[in-house]
Amino acid sequence: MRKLFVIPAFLLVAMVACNSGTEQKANTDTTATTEHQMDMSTPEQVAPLPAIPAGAKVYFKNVKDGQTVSSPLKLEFGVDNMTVAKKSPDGQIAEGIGHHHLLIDSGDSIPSGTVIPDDSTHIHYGGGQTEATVNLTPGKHTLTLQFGDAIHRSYGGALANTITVNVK
Ligand SMILES: [Cu+2]
Repeated sequence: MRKLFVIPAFLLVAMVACNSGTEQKANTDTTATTEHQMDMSTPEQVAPLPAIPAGAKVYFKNVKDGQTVSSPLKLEFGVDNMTVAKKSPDGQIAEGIGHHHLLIDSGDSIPSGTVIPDDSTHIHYGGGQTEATVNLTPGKHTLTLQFGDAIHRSYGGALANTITVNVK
């Protein structure tokens, strides 16, 4: 371990010296752990997750559970008793407001209060979109519509809806 470290450290010094304007990645295991730090931190005084109004629910408007579909697939997102809004740039949270998220083959909901991941299978519609077109590979896929608040916290299973589709 120690011997392996000495050489790259020396190389790193040489590289930084020659090219000080860019950040160099050292090829050592010692730096690998810092690679995955994500800035998902929330402000210290975060309002609690807003209550879910009575009768609120989300659903796919145009695709039924078990339906055979083709890709690209257009999806229309429905929500009752909640208002779809753009994500709040200043983190302001209001009751009865949020935006849609689409989970592709990623379970039937995100636990209530958990910040929804942002990646290729957890798609945020923070612009307030109520429809989207997605590309899916042939075969069976589960699609979950998950509502979240202005700072991307999930409203949990109460505001999630999952369907399975068969892609031609
Ligand atoms: Cu979001």
